[in-house]
Amino acid sequence: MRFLLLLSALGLCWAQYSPHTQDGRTSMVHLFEWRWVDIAKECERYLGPKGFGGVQVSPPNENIVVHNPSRPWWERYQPISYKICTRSGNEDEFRDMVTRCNNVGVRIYVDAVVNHMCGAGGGEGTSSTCGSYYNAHKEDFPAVPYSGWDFNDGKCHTSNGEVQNYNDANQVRNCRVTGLLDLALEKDYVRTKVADYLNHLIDIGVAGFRLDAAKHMWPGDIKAFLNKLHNLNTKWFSAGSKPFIYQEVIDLGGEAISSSEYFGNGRVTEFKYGAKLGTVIRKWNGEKMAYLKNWGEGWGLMPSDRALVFIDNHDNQRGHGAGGASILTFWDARLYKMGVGFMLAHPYGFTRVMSSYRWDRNFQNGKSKNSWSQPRNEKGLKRSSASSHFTVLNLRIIMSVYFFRALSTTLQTGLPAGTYCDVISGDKIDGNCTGIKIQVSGDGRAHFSISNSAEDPFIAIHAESKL
Ligand code: QV4
Ligand code: CA
Repeated sequence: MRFLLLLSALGLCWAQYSPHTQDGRTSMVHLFEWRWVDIAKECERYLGPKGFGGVQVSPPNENIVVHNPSRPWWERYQPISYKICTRSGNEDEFRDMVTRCNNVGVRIYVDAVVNHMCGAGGGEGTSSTCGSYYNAHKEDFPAVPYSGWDFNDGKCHTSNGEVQNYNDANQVRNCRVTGLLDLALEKDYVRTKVADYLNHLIDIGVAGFRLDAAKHMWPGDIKAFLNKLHNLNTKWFSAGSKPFIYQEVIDLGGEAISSSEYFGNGRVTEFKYGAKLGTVIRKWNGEKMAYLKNWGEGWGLMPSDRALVFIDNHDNQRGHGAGGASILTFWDARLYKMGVGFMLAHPYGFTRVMSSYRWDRNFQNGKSKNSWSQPRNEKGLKRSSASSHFTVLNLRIIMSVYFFRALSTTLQTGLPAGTYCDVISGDKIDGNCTGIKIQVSGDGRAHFSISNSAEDPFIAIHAESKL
């Protein structure tokens, strides 16, 4: 008992690195800007049956309503209160979504915007998604409540109160990122308000949180409000389960702040993943797919069990945030699918697939863009490759097609003899392949032919796609 007392006395707690997905479910999908009623249906109709582990949802808390430009996606990153009340739906709809998704084995992860409230230029009034009054100029948010005392102003010493130099760790944490009113998270009052918001969501049944702008919060302040969190709802999670935490820290090297400062709280977004893989698949700087044999920590990425990985995210697919020109998005559809296919087949990190909307280049909201067939099927790949050693085979297939030459060759698959369904061109349904069949012979070798004009320029087979 004394040992336990010591731990609690020291304020230590076991941070949570596991996403609490059901067995064999190894990936989440970001349903950016989707409504709660639609996510609930998608869980039951598709994501549950197809083995997705969970969904990252857009911030569910009340945000400012921006009129110029009209209702941009980014208004949801300007909180007005912690009421579950946004364009995606109200609290009842949110509760129904969490219940229905959990009931089919799909977890809900919430994008938690707790570093700040709305922009300093947000004005005052009730232009908010739940009609709550606020006054940005006075830093007055009565629906929480937060007042001027709860913001960092006195601790920021830049000319305009904003983050100006990312090589100064103090201003990155204590000043306003893009002019957003910066909360004083060293105050127990503010930590408690944040924890109350997150606990409300935990009690509803969510499995964890993306901590938005984590780089702009001190790791110790994050730890302090995480220590106030409840364990997950035992209706769907085993007793003592802690919320899964993944922190948005953009660290491409060369700044004062590094991802490792946040490992004590939970996982961290690994932005180097998409940036480096994009460079390889685009064949920039003399990079080759064959070099991916030691992909992961061998490429300077963070430890696999601390990494949350993705090809693109809601920011860099639309020119916001970081990652650079090498980031693959649906604008480069064929290369993008190769990147997503590789990511889902490789055992490194916990993977997140992007679903989104587009109108124009800075696309706002409209029709969902990404097709579902590959990510759905590639998830089986990850499961099998996670268990077996990742073979160079998949790399060689992708590389050859990548050089825009047709591929026709015999390769060692490392798989038992039999007929396998290619999970990119189709499915294994009722003991048959709807797409390409691959015959693996007794010595494990198989012949592969891929046209260099194929819309999906790669083949993927795995242990579970065997007839
Ligand atoms: C403007 C001026 C400011 C001025 C302010 C006055 O630029 O100088 O002080 O008005 O109000 C929007 C506008 C931005 C505006 C700001 C505040 O684009 O011009 O400032 O609102 O009014 C998203 C968008 C931002 C958007 C923000 C809030 O990307 O453009 O800003 O939402 O609506 C860094 C961080 C990283 C961050 C990334 C974008 O380290 O954490 O920048 N990524 C996360 C989210 C991202 C979100 C935020 C953080 C903020 O992924 O989507 O920014 O919550 O790398
Ligand atoms: Ca801050």
